[in-house]
Amino acid sequence: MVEPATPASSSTSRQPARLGAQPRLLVFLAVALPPLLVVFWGVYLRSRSRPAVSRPNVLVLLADDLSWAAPGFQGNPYTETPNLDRLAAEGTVLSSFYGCPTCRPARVALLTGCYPARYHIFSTGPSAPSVGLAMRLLVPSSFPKLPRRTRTVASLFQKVGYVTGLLGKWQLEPARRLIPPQRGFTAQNEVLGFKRSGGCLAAWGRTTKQITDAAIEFIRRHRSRPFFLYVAYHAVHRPLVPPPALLRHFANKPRQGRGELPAYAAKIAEMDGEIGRLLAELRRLRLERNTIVVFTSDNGGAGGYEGPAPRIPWPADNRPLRSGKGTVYEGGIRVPFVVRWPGRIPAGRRLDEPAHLIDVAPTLLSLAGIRSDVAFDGWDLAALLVGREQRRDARPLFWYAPCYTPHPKRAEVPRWRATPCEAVRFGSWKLVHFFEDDRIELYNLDEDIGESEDLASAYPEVAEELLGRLRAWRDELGLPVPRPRSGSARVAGGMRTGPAQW
Ligand SMILES: [Ca+2]
Repeated sequence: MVEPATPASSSTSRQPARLGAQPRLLVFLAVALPPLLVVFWGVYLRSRSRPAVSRPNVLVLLADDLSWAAPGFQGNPYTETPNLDRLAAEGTVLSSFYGCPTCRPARVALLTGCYPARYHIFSTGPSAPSVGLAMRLLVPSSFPKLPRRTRTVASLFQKVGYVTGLLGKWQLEPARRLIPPQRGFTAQNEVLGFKRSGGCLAAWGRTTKQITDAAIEFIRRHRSRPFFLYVAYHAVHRPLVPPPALLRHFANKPRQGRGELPAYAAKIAEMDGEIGRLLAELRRLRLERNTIVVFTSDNGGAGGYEGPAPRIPWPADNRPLRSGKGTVYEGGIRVPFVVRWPGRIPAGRRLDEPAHLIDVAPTLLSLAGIRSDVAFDGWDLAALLVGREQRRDARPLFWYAPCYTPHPKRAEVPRWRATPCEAVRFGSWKLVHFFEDDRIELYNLDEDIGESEDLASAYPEVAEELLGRLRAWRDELGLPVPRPRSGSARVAGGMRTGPAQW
């Protein structure tokens, strides 16, 4: 019979253990490895979050509803924009630069580098508003948000280590659903005003200073690393709530032939002062030379519409351009544009090369030396801007607005600011096609910036070519076309359509 050995007897029967070389190494690794891994992981993460080379900061300043003709550097004698004028003198002005007819499509173009029509985003609100007016066509619905996986220019800067910030108006998606961090912006707590920009229009008039304060705080906090900051002012969209002293100043100032409302000019002056404060801070922090600054607007000013003057006057005077916000005439889509990068982009230069908000994303990435595999609709204009290239070949630029844009009051005549239409600019030519009656208009913008003389019947071959380009582009993007209504014409709502990738 074998008695089981007790643990005590088994342990006392051995010599006290001594650690050999191999166990000592194991103990060392067990103790030292975890902290070392933490340190190495931290170094790795920091190296990922910091770019390998020094890159420029990017500051994009977007005004809302600022007319092409409004800033002083565009030759306006009534408004006062000394800070924007200085920015223009220190940078390059693109005098044939385009946005979109309304806010949301323009912001999609700016942030994605693609035509908003590609995402079936055609208008800011519903493309067939419920105003109880006759609409001859059944129009496609404008999609309420971007497809989930769409990458914005902010996400591409963020990917290479930039800290990215959004201040002000977002509007790419409905306010309750929008999540800027998922669109490439670093953190929601670096976002001011996007919540209020969703639903509280009344607050828009008073956010200019707050947004600038937040922008200054952002660049102070992130001065030591590359940043991409998108400052989307609510100014100078209505409601116009300018500082009283500025309002008095412009109310008493001779108009010099201009038709801007004093409140519009005062709001522009307030925004100009705030932009001046932001640019001064950039200079004080010695960031001026390493920061690309872009200033532009999403669409033209509200004003200049044909028909009798409304009871409440429109704020903007878009002359010499025709019509205004909401239309595809030049007054609706041509906007001021300045880019400044001291020592890299020539100062005091004006280029007439037609360009569009879709070009901003690819151009900024290229200027910053960032390669991207995103297929943009826009062009990289970096070589043109830095002066390595004198001209680009002409390309067609397109606008697709198959929607009804009403006047704010139902009683206004005509009732629509715009009916469903599309437009293309190619070289000096621009063609507009109206879906209701299949009418076309053709203008030579080099000779007639005010689109006053329709040359469609004088140059039928040019009109035919441009219409062909428009149709080919529409087919390529698979865009839904408005079609005649059957039955009652007093029905609001649009066709249920959507982009293929949604
Ligand atoms: Ca706007």
